[in-house]
This record gives sequence, structure tokens and C-alpha cells, in this order.
Amino acid sequence: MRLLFITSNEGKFREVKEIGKGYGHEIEWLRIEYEELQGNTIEEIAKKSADLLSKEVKKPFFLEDSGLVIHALNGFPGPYSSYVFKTIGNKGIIKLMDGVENRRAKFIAVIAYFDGKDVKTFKGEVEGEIATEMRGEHGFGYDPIFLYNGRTFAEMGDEKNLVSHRRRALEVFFSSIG
Ligand code: ITT
Repeated sequence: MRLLFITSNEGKFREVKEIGKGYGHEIEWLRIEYEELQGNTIEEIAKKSADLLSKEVKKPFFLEDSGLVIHALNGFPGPYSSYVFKTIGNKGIIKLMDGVENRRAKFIAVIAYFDGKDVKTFKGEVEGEIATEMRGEHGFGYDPIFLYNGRTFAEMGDEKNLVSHRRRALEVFFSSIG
């Protein structure tokens, strides 16, 4: 199936396109920078953004909102992941985590799909840890500090796509559209 994906983030688009290919879907990029709405949860932000964009785009599309959740920081940055990345970035997160023993974290991805009528959401998560230093050259965003089984996502290259939050959310989404 041909599916329209809205994002301003090229790294995200590349991953979604690659994963989609594996499921026989052709992903087309609609590169719109939409206003980052605020909300208490990543689901809420994804749903609100899709509702708003559906009035403009008018044909079926999907978008994805994701975030990093750090357990020892009570879920921060969560819904503020984009702003936090732009302001303090990976170095800032490493600093915030200095001396913190519990390094558990997860990535969450929520896909919001507008089918031409309604918006439905699909969620994927992956558990990992926050590294003590940045490692790896691949990927984007928080990948250099997100450890999965001893390697950062930025060190995993294409292997990230087999286990990521994005992969897991897309799996549920694709199986719902058949
Ligand atoms: P959109 O246009 O799709 O919203 P965005 O970059 O603003 O693109 P999000 O708000 O969903 O995307 O992402 C929140 C932050 O989390 C942002 O700084 C991303 O770089 C980061 N992020 C999302 N997915 C990631 C991943 O797979 N690996 C590392 N960082 C990720």
C-alpha cells in the first residue's frame, strides 16, 4: 500500500521507509513542519497533531510522535523530548544523569493514522538505559546515548530497525491496515 507520512525529521522518515518496505508498503514523505503541540502524554500530542493536520491535508496520512522516558527522572523528557533535545541535547542529559545509579529508560513511539475519516493511534516501546557517554555514528536524536543490550542505537546501524519503538509501533499499525 502507498502511505503518506508526515514528518519534518529526515532520520525518522528514512527508518519508516525502510521498515515499511519490509512489510510491502511504499512510504511517501510529506515534509511538513507542523506546530509541536503540547500535551501531557505522547499519545495526546500525536492525536491532537493528526486531528489538526487532517483539516488541512484531507487525504489519508500518518505521523508519529516519539519521546525518551527516563525512569529516575520521573519520565522526563517524555512529551518534552523535542524541546529538550534542541536545548540541552545529549550532553545535557548525560549531565543530568551524572551519579544516578538507576539508568533505565525507554523510547515510546505513537503513530496517529488519519484514514480519511477518523484518527487512530498505535504505540510501540523499547526498554534500554542511558549511557554515560555518547557513542556511535548512526541514527539521529538521542540514539548516541540510548543503550540497548550493551550497544547504543547509534552503534547498531540498521539493526536498530529490528527492535526500535518505531518498528514496534509500525508493526501494530501495519497489521491493523492489513
Ligand atoms: P516530527 O516532525 O515528526 O515531529 P521531531 O524530530 O520533532 O519530528 P518528535 O517530536 O517525535 O520528532 O521527537 C522528539 C525528540 O525525540 C526529537 O528530538 C527526536 O530527535 C527524538 N527521537 C525520536 N525518535 C528517536 C529515535 O528513534 N532515536 C533517537 N531520538 C529520537
